[in-house]
Order: sequence, then C-alpha cells, then structure tokens
Amino acid sequence: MFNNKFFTSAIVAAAAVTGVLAQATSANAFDWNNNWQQPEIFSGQSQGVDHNDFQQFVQSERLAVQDSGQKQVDASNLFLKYDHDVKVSFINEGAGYRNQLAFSADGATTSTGLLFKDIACSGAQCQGDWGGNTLNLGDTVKMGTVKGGTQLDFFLRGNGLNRGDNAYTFGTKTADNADGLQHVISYTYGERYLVLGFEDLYGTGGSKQGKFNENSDRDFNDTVFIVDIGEANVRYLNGEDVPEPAAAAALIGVSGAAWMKRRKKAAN
Ligand SMILES: [Ca+2]
Ligand SMILES: [Ca+2]
Repeated sequence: MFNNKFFTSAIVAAAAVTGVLAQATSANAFDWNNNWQQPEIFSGQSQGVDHNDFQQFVQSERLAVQDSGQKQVDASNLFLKYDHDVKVSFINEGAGYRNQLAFSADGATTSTGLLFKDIACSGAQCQGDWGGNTLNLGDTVKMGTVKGGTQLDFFLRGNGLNRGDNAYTFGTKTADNADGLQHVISYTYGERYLVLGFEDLYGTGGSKQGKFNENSDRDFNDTVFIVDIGEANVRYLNGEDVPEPAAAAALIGVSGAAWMKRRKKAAN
C-alpha cells in the first residue's frame, strides 16, 4: 500500500532540493541591465566623505597596497549583519577604460542596480588622465537601507560603456571570472568603510590574453571605491563583533549561565 512516511520524506527532500536550486539561481542571477540609469550623484563633501583619507589605497601601477592599519576582508563574503544606509563613494581610477560598477544585495534586502555608469576620473589627483572626466573624487551614490542579514556584492564591467554586453564583467567570486583570476581586493578601514579596488584587464599579464588581447598589469587600481557600511558591520567583518557576556548567556540559556557561574568561581 501507499507509504505515507516515505511520501512525506520525499516531499521534504524535494523541498530541500528546490531550496538549494532557488538559492543557486539567485546567487548566479546577476545580469547587467542595459536599461539601468545612473543614480543621482552627490559630492563627497555634501556627504561628509573626505576622499583624501583613502588616496593611500590607490596604488601606483603594479605596486601593492601599503599597510596603513587596513584589514583585508574576503570580498566575496561582504555580509551585513546590521541595517545601514549604505553609500558608495568613488575614490580614484587608473584606467583608460570607461568602466561601470554595479551591486547586488541578496538576503533580507534583495536587489541589483547600477552605481556608476561611466567611471572616468576628473581632476588633478586622478591616478590617470585619459579623458572622460565624468566623476570627481569622492562622488557618492546612495544605495538606500540595506537590512541586516544581506550579502552585498559588486561587479565591474570592463570598458562596459563602450563594449556593452560584449565586455567582461568581473566580480568578487574568482571562480566566476572569465579568466578564473582574482579581480577585487578589499579592506575595512576606519570606523565604517570598506575599500575595494578592481582590476579591469583580463588575464595574468605578461602577454596578450582574452578576447580583447589584453596585457593585464594586475594593479587593482582601475576602479577604487569605498562603501559606508557603518561601524557595527565593520566590526562584524573584522571579527570583532563579540556579544556581551550577559547577552551571550541569554542566547545559549542554562548551559551558558552554568558556564558563567563556573567562570566566576574560577576567577575567585
Ligand atoms: Ca591601472
Ligand atoms: Ca589594471
């Protein structure tokens, strides 16, 4: 006869598989939308952003970032634990390409969108001078409130303004990049910022590679930007988000209270 138990298990198993698939689809669902419009751009000054604090991270061609108290974080795991009004500010670029930057948010907040449609630095402090002059250092876009429990991610379309859908889009997940190489470096710096730098050229360098015969320099200064994620999220990404003992005991209940007791006794 019909085995009810088996049937229930089968449904649960199917639901689990659907869940994983749904997750996988959502994680891989990032597609550039050519209808995206440039969001409003605010000057850094109007947003309390001093880009000069971050110019130290705009490395010269082929040079590594100097240690200045920044902490390296995994760019593919920018998880926001706490709600925050996230802002993204352009810091600099050393690239002839007209790069484009977009984001995705996945979790409590789910969305994708454009941050900068045409990244071409304007002003005397630009790392390179290739014309365009679309962005001043510190120019800022507001992402809006991102809820705690959201994975943030960023994508650079190399020379996307000119190449459109034919361009390579590089992201934080190395294995997903067309050349299988790292294209993003990321740090936390100061009380509330992430600093990210993208490499916009395909390949390992040393020879012409990829469909555009690019000779990469791997300098990761082709778009440098900061993300204001707030103090609590920076502490969390730095691994410094340790709950207060009382809160920890409440969370883990009786065993936690017993542990506290033992700890107190030992301290005496
Ligand atoms: Ca460069
Ligand atoms: Ca480069």
